[in-house]
Amino acid sequence: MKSKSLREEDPQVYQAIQNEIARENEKLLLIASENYASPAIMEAQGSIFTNKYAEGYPGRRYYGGCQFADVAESLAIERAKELFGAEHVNVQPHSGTQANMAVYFAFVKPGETIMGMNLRHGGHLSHGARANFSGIFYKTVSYGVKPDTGYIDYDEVERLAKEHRPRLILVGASAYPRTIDFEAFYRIAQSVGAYLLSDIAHIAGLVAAGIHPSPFPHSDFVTSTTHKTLRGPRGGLIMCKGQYAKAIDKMVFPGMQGGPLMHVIAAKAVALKEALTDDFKTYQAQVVMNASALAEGLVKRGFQLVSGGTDNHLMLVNLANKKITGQDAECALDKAGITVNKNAIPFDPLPPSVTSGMRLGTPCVTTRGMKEAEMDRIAHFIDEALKNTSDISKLESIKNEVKGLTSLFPIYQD
Ligand code: DSN
Repeated sequence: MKSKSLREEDPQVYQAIQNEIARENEKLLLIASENYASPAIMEAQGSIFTNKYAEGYPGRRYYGGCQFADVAESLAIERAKELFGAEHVNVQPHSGTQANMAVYFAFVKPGETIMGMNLRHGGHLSHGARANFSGIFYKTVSYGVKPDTGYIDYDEVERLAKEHRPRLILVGASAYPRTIDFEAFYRIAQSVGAYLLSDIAHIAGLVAAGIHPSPFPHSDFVTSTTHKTLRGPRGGLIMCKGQYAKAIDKMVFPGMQGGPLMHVIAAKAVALKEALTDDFKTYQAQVVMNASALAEGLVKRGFQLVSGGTDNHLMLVNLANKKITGQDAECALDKAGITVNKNAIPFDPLPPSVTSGMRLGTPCVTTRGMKEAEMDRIAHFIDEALKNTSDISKLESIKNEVKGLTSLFPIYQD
């Protein structure tokens, strides 16, 4: 095969990538579930392992030539065990949703009941939303947050668990800014004989760094993505008690997936190595300090935050008092060089395509090296942009200021 560069082979895809590089460099990315993977991670992910079939697990594959795939996968498994203190790890799920799916399929029969956080209160699609496989195959019960505080209503969790006696309780969220009490969930799950699955996709980096309480002593299963605060390649991960290892592995392969994505697993191994360093701990601490500073900067400018603030890497802004929808805010901020996502707030009267809120997170800007002072500037940019949503020249001038700021904090440094 002749070796051609991407630029020669496919100028259209090449150009899309160049444009994405410019976008990620120039804009302020505040999507709470995104991050920048390191060059080493991307090197592994773009490596020759993309060619390799390795159905099975290290040492017991259904293809020849897996000796180096075994090395990469074993490294990923051992590092995840060390990082989280997990008894058993499966690094093959292609995504967080597939990780959750494997746990459900292995331990809950179709038609049985699972209980998870309401999508509109901060849960995830795969936690039992009607449009998702989890809501299609299972009876689902949803708990939420208290209307007056925005904190998880643990009394409601207990009441619903006793009433519906779910086979599995899922704890974890995509848009919940507060510390999760895994121990309380454990007690409730124990009291009704339910499995406890903790989905730490959003907070995995914080848990790994010891900044958020660990779900491990309390959970039967812990699932995660590898690309959010954990700052690895896109993908999923399942950790569980040793007694469930066989059933989980069997459900991932051959139950749900064929060949594992070995290039992604190699990249997961690199990310997990990075996550074991002191630098990573310092980074996670700064992510949380930055989220607090951004929250403070917004509150100071009259923004209302669900639950009044944040304990982790994200915050949920209720835009109702600013007389703007989440959809319009996302659009105006994009014109000002700031990328966010519109997000339902608990008890949102508007549909999910419009919403009354937006979700902001600090993993990306912190990876760039920004600190509290920059968070206050970002709060100022957001405030100015949302006061001037139809003033194109004002949004353009904010965009130039954003470009000035991002140019001082390159994503990848030599
Ligand atoms: N949708 C992702 C998030 O942004 O939180 C999770 O799948």
